[in-house]
Amino acid sequence: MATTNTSQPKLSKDFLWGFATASFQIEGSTDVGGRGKSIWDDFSRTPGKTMDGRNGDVATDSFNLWREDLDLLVSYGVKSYRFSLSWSRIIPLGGRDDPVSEEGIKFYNDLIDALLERGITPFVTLYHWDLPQALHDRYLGWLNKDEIVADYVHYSRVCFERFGDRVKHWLTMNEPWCISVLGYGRGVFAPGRSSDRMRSSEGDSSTEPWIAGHSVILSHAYAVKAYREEFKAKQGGQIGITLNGDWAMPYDDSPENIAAAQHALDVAIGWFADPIYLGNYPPYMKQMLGDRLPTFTEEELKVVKASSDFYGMNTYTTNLCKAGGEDEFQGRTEYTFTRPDGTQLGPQAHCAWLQDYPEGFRELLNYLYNRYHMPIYVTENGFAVKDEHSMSLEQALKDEPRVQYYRGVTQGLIDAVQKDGVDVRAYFAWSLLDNFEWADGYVTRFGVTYVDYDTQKRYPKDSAKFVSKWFQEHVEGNEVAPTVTEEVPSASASAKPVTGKRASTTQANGASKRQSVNKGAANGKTVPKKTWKSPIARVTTYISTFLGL
Ligand code: GBH
Repeated sequence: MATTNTSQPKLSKDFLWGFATASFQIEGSTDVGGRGKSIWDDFSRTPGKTMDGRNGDVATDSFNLWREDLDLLVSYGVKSYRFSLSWSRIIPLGGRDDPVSEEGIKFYNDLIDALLERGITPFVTLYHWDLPQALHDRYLGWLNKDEIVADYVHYSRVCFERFGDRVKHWLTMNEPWCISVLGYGRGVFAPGRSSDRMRSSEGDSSTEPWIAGHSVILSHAYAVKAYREEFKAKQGGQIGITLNGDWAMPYDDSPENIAAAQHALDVAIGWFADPIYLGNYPPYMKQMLGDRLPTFTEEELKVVKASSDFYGMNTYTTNLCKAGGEDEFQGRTEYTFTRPDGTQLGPQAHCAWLQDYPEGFRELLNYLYNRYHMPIYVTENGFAVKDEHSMSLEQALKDEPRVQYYRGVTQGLIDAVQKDGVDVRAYFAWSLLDNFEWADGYVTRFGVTYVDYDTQKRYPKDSAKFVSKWFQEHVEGNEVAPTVTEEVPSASASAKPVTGKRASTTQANGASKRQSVNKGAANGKTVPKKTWKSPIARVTTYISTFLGL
């Protein structure tokens, strides 16, 4: 039923929602437009590094098909789109003395302008794992603190200068834990360094991840300092970091397992969140690592502490934690999804690390809000349906386990806000599209939109409709927005792709949305959005509501 239940509590009208992507996972065109290599280019081309042996050369071809991606966003009725910038498209060699590529700037300028024309707020990540290869070759990237901080801050400044007149929501880094641990500890992500000599001829998993993480924190903090001192007054945006972190539950109520769950959180989240929001590394990390944990100078700490305007939260699952084991990246705890009575925590996703447990989502929101006292932006959350890659298109579009997942987390979200009083201000589902899932290649699909990699056609899954409809019904002032039922092609019925023709149907709404474009954004003023609807859209809404669609 599309009818809005007006007695239902709502999220505030400023609540931002939409879908997220990342440059390397969708753009492809790695050698086009003057782009320099990123560390993922050759890594993903190296045999054995991705599950299906495929790389990021084409991905979802969004460097070429970005207008179709925007048509999808319009058809889903989103308020915002989270995407990331490719550093080596903007500065091909990455460094502070290297030239800026005007072609790269233009690509993102066009994307940002097109979003604003459609009334969609750009939510921009500066770094989502695609370090310029040249910086790795020159000085080992994140392992060289002084060099990388200077280069990252320079790159950030270029982005603030060139895009900050229109971009008001910045994320410095995506998931520092993954950058550090997966790139320099486990060695499963680029640059693939590890003590495991089967995996890598170079690296030291006992020291490098902590060094890399330290550089990431400082790079983030000095970029925020630059934004606040040089840009914020005239541009008026917000800037923060986004951390991965799954809820940790004690395996049982033994004191050592209760402590283990906290240790897991200390390393998964506290490693970055404690310095940034509280001003120091968690005591447990100091105890566990001794002098392998780098230290901040007094001056650095002043820059690090309070360097994020909000808490950026990426979360996917919940782990049951048992004390023990040697895995420092999990705080020397063991993770399982099997409860003491032998049952599973929840439905299993395609990837081993993910089960659906929505209660954990609400718990995590409460934990973060109580510990860090910051408004929370959920910047990623999603589910990969088991074996979706081997299903027929029709089957894949009926993604009930993903719908179930989003049903659970949206309930958890509204309960956390309404019942627990947690200040949550944004929600982005991962991902707009099936895309290059890093070491999983294209096997694992996280999209609410199915991508046929042979044709690059996009097909909305049922989950896209669920998420769109849920937010349209639960965000204040969205009631009159076009409903997803009139927007999204009934893909599950007819399995029709989003074509150029369809795109023109959405233009009607694109046009109506254009009336509400934030025209003042370019000069830093905010102009309230109007919820204007074309007469045709009103009639369509009325009809679809009447028909109970
Ligand atoms: C996100 O990370 C990424 O930001 C996004 O790019 C990605 O596509 C999406 O998730 C889906 O995976 O210790 O080796 O077993 C998710 C956070 C944290 C999930 C680490 C996997 C366990 C890795 N990830 N976690 S491992």
